[in-house]
Amino acid sequence: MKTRVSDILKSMQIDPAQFSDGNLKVHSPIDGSEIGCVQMDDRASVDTKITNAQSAFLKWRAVPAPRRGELVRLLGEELREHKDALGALVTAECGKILEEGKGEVQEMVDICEFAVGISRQLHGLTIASERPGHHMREYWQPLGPVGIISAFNFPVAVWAWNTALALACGNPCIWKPSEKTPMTALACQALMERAIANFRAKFGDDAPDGLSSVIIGMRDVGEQMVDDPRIALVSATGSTRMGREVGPRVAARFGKCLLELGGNNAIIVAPSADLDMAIPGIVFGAVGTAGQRCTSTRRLIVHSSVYASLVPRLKKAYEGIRIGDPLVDGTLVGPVIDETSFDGMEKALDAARSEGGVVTGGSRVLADQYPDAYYAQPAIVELPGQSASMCEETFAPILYIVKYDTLDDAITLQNGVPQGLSSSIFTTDVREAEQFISAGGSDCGIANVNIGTSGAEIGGAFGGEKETGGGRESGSDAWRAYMRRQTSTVNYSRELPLAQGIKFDLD
Ligand code: UN1
Repeated sequence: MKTRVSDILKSMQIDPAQFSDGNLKVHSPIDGSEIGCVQMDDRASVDTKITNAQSAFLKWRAVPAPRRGELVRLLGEELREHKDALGALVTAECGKILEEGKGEVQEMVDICEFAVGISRQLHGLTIASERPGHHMREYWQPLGPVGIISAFNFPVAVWAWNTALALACGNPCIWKPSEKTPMTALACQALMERAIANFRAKFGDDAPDGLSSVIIGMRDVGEQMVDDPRIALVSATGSTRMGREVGPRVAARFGKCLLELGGNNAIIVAPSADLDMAIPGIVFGAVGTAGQRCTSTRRLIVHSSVYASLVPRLKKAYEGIRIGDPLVDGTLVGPVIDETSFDGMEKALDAARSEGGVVTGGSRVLADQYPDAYYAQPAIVELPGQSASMCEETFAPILYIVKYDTLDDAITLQNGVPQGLSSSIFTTDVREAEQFISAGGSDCGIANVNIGTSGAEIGGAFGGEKETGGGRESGSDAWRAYMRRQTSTVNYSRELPLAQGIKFDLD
């Protein structure tokens, strides 16, 4: 695997020697082998990076936004050029199949293009004033350095969602990737540095040092970034457990937080559902990325009348899933990230059994071929009702199935978990579809009709409610999270009337 990774790096014009020295060893989940080692940051180097980001901010915020967008455009060009290689590196480091690795890089290209457009559209409001000769305006101003925390499962796209928008909005970025995927992060930083060099060739020192940096390490360096008052916004994507720690720490210093945390996403299959569409939608959602997306389908809520026709077909589809080396064409499910993750899957399946669940699949496979890697047969768990283990997010390919009788009950089940990220309904009944996406329907940030729960496009705001953290990244007006709002009342008259009609006459 090491040679493979080395070739991938070379094809991106990145010297593999950069990954041959350091105190953090990187292993590929494909075969457990060591693919590189990198140097971790210490307190002093994190502090220097934050100081540099802070001074970069003072310059970058004054660069016109469309010119800032030009840097993002150049980053998008690098990503487009190296899509296949970066996608393969993602696969080697986090184990998702190559198709999905490349898809993740495509998501980066897409958000760059979106952010370039946004850089010409950072717009506020004009508001009518109650006072003659006055007007009010709302401006969106650059915020300050943005700290990005990302997880192993989307090791590069989540950085791009944040960085593309943050840079266009006038903010430098500091990225703390998962300690399981530092190489993809450093490769992205190398591409970013190339984009900055190309930008400087046109615009000189408009792009200051410290615009983009990566900090490598464990929890301690993440905490240092989270606690530093110079980091104006902490955008953290990962587990609810992580968000529960990050949120209060940032709040304690009155910093801003954007949290995109766990999901426990359900698909409702209604009596009128087109099963030929529902089945591939369910399978991709549940087993894609080996069940390690925050949007993975974890629960299936099936109407009693279609249960007998759906479930056997689903099990048959599961039998055909090709599990194996994610770099090989045709593989649909790669390994889970590590042993801890596989153990978590086994524990969750045991818990479901003790709740009366009937488990199909779920065992370890390919252990002879890959003794140091963890490939799991995706599991289906049929349960008599929505049990305690169904209310937890286990980051593995487990699909729990329960029955329902009325749509109101199905929606109650769908909403009856602590997380609120993604949801969907398969129905051809327009009334049911509309009820599902109405105020009384799904309580999630994402509510889909006749598509699965995962694979959102970047154009929409991405994130969810409840324990998902409430933050929105990516499209729509999510850019506003990276800016500060300023209300400005301007008096162009020769009088000084006070608001609310207050008289304050000085003699
Ligand atoms: C994540 O798993 O953290 O909607 C992000 C999706 C992807 C993003 C997932 N576009 O599945």
